[in-house]
Amino acid sequence: EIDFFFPHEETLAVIKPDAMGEHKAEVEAGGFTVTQMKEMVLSREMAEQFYKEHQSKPFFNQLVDFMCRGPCLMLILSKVNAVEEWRAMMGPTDPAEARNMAANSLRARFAKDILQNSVHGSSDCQHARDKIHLIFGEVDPETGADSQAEMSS
Ligand code: RTP
Ligand code: MG
Repeated sequence: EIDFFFPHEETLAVIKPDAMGEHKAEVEAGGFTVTQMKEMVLSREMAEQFYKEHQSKPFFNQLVDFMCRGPCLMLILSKVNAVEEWRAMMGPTDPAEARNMAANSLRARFAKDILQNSVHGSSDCQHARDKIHLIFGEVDPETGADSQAEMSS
């Protein structure tokens, strides 16, 4: 009944290649439910799509190189207000700022620099839907199977 008034959102979280080891326990400690998870190495094309809103930025090529460098852990997290809560747990983009503004945040603790900053989180619900679709395809609500997995097997 509570869920009628406070519907759960979904957000897409990505553990970036520099921080694959550390983050799963943090996600669970944050009270998120992991509804889908897969480890994958992004192709260049997928990484370019994933961050296409940044394609005109000076750091775009470095960002794509970084994201393809090794496996990422892709997570769909479910919680009330998941989008904002996951962004808050991540902290600011630049770990130097994170250490000043949000010392307990994941980026304050784990990020190496503004590029290699250990985690991604969707910026709003539409962004979450778009990127979840890009990474997981259509998730079947009955079986939890994703269409990309079916296509590639
Ligand atoms: P994200 O999308 O990964 O959750 O990060 P964000 O919203 O905090 O930051 P955004 O502006 O969307 O930037 C996306 C990612 O690009 C890399 N970046 N590098 N070298 C730079 O100045 C710079 N600025 C951003 C980071 O990996 C950032 O998370
Ligand atoms: Mg962003």
